Amino acid sequence: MKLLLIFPKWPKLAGQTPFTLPPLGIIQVAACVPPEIEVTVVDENVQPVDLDAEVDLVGIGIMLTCQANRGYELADAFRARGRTVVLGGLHVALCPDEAEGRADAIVVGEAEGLFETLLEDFAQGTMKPRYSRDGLADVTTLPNPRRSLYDKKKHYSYKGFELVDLVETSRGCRFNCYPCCTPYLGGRQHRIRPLDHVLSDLDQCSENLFIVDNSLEQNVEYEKTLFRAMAGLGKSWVSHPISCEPEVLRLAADAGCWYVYHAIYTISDKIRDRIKMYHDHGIGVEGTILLGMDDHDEDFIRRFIDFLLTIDLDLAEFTILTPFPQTRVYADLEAEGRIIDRDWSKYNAGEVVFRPRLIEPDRLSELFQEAWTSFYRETSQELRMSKLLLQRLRSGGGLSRRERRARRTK
Ligand code: B12
Ligand code: SF4
Repeated sequence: MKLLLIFPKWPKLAGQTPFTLPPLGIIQVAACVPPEIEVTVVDENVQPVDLDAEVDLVGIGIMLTCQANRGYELADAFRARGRTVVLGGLHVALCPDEAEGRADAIVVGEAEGLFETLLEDFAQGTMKPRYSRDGLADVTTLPNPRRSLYDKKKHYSYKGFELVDLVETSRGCRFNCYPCCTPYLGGRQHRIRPLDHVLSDLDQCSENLFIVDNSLEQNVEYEKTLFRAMAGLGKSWVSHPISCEPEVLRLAADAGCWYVYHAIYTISDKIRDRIKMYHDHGIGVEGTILLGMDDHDEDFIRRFIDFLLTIDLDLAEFTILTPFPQTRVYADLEAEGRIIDRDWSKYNAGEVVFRPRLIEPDRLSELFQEAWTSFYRETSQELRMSKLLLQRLRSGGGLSRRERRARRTK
């Protein structure tokens, strides 16, 4: 039997870094597939999809809501050619009723344990339209993703530099942030993979990692354990925020952390102090800046951009508040009749799909463009990225402190 797993294309934000990261969802799904089934993965963001591929089953992973239209289009095209199509991924878990009509079957939520059953049913000719479960997958038994299924050098390199491998060391998040769908997905618990599983997964990765855990910061003891175990592995990694405590930051830097993505919604000294602490430990910060909150008027957004230029951020990615399905933002804006566009392809955090409270939608869109331009006016994104890379090379990211010292004295 032949299975084709596809990650559909989605539009990049106008000012976003030009490279593409490898997907994790579909190679994690591939790890659930028994060895007798031949699996191919195609990431449409870096390679074309062959609609006439001779396969028995097509699986399409829709992670982002802005990927959904393209995912459904691909499903239609394969089904029109007589192929059986299964849809899965985060967006399908958020909107299962919408997705169910668009494929022969859907998998709702984490695939482990469900996709194996679907494959058995498919082989017997008894596949059901929907596979779902109460609860979540058991993270203590997750197989390692099948990284050999994609060609890293060919598709995921930038200027000769091999890009990150995505790694999950835990799932879930105990926080409940306003624009986020993780609480709905049932992940309010921090579910930790066994350390020896994580280490064996890391063994199969290149030296550059993106630890995609929703929040490492939710569990300080876990951070310390993980970072101690990673010290000396020679890895260099980025992640979402980590706890701003000197010991954790020191351990993280020793384990190879070279920058974090940090959401910034407002002007605050707390953010300024956090960035300084990260920097004091040799860790860079890329701010993910959210524009369009209810208290953001034009004057605020201008002051916000000025503020961002004073807090020594290494990089910034500007985004517009987006009512993703099953978030508190969605519930509020829907209740107030403020959602003005329901075309999922615009739910990419770069377009205004709702009526902001204090500003016209078009004006927010213009200020969003201005924010990118103002932030990168003095020092371009490319130069800032190169500075960060240089800093990483100097610090010898991922090496032990002794190795770093040795490298510095060479
Ligand atoms: C990595 C990541 C990215 C990477 C993606 C790189 C890549 N090639 O994948 C980058 C940095 C590019 C990215 C960008 C964005 N992201 Co993002 N990202 C994530 C992150 C941190 C991890 C995703 C992941 O790999 N998870 C691990 C894998 C194993 O899980 P999974 O994909 O869910 O797969 C499981 C199931 O879904 C299912 N499954 C998956 N595929 C398939 C396929 C089939 C056939 C089946 C049966 C099952 C199945 O089984 C898998 C195993 O259990 C998530 C948060 C999170 N922790 O999930 C946010 C997340 C997906 N991103 C999000 C957002 C909002 C964005 C942005 C739109 C905005 C922003 N700045 O953050 C931008 C995109 C803007 C743009 N236009 O480019 C939201 C999604 C909201 C939505 N509904 O669209 C999330 C959930 C963050 C959040 N908590 O809100 N992101
Ligand atoms: S910390 Fe991240 S994953 Fe957790 S609720 Fe907030 S935005 Fe969502």
